Amino acid sequence: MALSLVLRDRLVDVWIDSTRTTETNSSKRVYYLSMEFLIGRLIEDMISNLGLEAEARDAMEALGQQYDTIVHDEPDAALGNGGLGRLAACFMDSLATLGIPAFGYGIRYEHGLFEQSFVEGEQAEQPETWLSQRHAWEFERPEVHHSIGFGGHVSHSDGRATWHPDSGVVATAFDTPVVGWKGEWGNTLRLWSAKPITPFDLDSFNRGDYLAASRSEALARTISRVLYPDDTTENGKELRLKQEYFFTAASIMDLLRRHMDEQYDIRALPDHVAIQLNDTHPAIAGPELVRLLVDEHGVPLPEAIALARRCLAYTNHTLLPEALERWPESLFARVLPRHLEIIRVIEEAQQTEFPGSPCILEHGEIRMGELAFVMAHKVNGVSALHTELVKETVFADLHRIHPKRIVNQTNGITPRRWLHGCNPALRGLINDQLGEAWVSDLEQLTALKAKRTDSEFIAAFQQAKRSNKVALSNWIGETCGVALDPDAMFDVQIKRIHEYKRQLMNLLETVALWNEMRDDPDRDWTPRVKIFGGKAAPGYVLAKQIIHLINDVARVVNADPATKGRLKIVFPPNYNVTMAERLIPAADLSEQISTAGKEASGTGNMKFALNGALTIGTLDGANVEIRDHVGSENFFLFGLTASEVVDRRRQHGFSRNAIEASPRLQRVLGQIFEGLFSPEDPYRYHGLIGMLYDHDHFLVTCDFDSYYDTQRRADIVFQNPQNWASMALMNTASMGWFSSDRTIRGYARDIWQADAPSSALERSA
Ligand code: 26Q
Repeated sequence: MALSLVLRDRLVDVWIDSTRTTETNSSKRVYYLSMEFLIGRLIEDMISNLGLEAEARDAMEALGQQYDTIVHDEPDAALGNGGLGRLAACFMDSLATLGIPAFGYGIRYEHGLFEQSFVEGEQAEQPETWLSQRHAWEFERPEVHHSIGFGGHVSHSDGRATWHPDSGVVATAFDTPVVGWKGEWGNTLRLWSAKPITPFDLDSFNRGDYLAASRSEALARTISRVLYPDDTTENGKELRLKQEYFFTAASIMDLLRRHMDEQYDIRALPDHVAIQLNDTHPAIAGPELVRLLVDEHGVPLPEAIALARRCLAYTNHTLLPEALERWPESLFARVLPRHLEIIRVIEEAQQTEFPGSPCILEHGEIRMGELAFVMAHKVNGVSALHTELVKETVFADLHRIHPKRIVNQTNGITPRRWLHGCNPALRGLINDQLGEAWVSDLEQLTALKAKRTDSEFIAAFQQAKRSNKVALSNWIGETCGVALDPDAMFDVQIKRIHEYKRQLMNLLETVALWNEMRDDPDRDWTPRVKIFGGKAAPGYVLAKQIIHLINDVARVVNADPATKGRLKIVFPPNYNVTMAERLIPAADLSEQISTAGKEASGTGNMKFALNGALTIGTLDGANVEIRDHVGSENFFLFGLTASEVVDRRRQHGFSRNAIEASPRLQRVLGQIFEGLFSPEDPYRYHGLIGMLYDHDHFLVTCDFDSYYDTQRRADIVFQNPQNWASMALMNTASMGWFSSDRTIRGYARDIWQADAPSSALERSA
């Protein structure tokens, strides 16, 4: 805490200076609205951005403390589920590094994503309590608050509407400074916490209505209490809608107040404000902004819609139809009656101008994707393939009407955390070659390509990887009790557990490999460690079964002497940002094996390649672009393409046919079905295996053989360590384009029309 507070002290000056500069230059501000910010620990980031690592180490050591122990004492702030939340955190880092004035707006959940443990191989969830010790980086701002209403009715008189909510809460701000590389610019992550409007209703209490007296307290307590742990669909939940409206409305009120305080004309809003919606979760921003412009600022409705649209842009992160948000109209009528009226007007205006336009309101539901699209001046996908699919599928009709609205911004990752911070061994090696400028100009890594035939450099590169693998082995030994061979291939799949991400296919391949090792124990097998990490949504039964199966198989395989230790499976529980920082630098092989067309982008794929792992992957999401950059000869490609997937699914009995054509797969499925890995409960996986035969929606069976063969190809390449390392180096050297600095420049140029102050632009140009 002392170390954090000392650092904090040094942050505030640049933070305040940045705010002043923005005010003086009347720069446009970017507002990034996101339900999730998966920021992880901050202390090392703060230290290295301020360039104080040596000083911090010395100071701690002088106090008889261990620096590394101290920095790991900070709780990992897990205010997000996965990719979408982590992307928001990387974007905050890049916005600050580029010196673009920005606020991140979200919710200060009391409990972040649940903690995961395994009880007899099954996932168990415990509440997460990151705030149980004081959070060093946040500043409570009791003077910054907004009243957020819910429910009630709307009255109309003299052409003006007035919303009379019947309940509400107060949103109060907690600010965390986000300081960029070299500490030159500081932005704000402003997270809202709900407080009761009146702490306590004394009138009701005196009347003896104790429940009514504390209703507002109860509402406030629940709204910012907990992050929804479902990263696909949990539709129709009233509390979720209230959370979405709560933080969105507070954010819109906050930026409007700032605009008015700075004495700008309300009609100049789009010149000063760019609002980015991270998926549809804050899509109510459109109607809310229109509501405030019309009801509070007297702007005529059609003009308000046009003004709002010039401020708003929307990022789509998924094509899975079941993951697109829809709300029952009846729920909206009950919780946000004025917004429902406004949505009807937006719909009417859209239908009048573009007859036959897809409906926002249909079958008694409000479709948030359509709403966000119609209210945004730009809509973006998150990888080249994903953006094309967005145009062809979910928003095909809207794209025809608005052919310039959809643009691509391929995701990126911050090199500060995902190389400089997490991989000191590789960082040191790169610094020796290139100096430190690559940290804010990642394309400089291309200079390393010249080293791919330099045996001395390759040896040093291998040594960096090996030291990371030794460190990981030690940690796994301590936490999982499994001894690993650091010279084995470390094959890692870490991400949320989902059918479409196909952890199951990886596991089936593992069992097949185990079979073959046992059949032919004297062959020159490439030793492998299969590492899994990830959480399943608590209500996602199939994903939880997959976790159980991985743990069941691990128990049997790890205990089998026949493999002579050449195959190990580990699944450390509670995967989070901090664990990713340990695993990624130690990986040889990165598993990016989703069914083509299902993974919007992926960002873990980028982190691995940057840290010198080779990818085994499908042509999905950003894998396509990664392969283009690193070269097809440095990437293990397999599987059906997105359009082949669509065709295959139409063929009757496609999975049975695939299984029948693969004796290897049949054998594995038979073993699991018979209970070889679950002798205490032999029927445990009947449902799961039956699913693969009958409704293998994600084509695990169809891609299995091609995946298995490609894995064996990887085995052979790994037997030549120099060659492997030189391919890995080509990955690191080619990943510069995937810096989130590049992504943010793209948003600033194509969507926000927001410039960085010239010094920052020059520095990172
Ligand atoms: C929706 C409604 C109710 C409750 C929860 C949700 C919900 C929450 C989180 C829906 C989706 C999410 C998260 C989605 C996500 O993380 N998508 C990932 O975004 C990454 C960044 O663009 C991509 O790289 C991944 O491909 C994509 O899966």
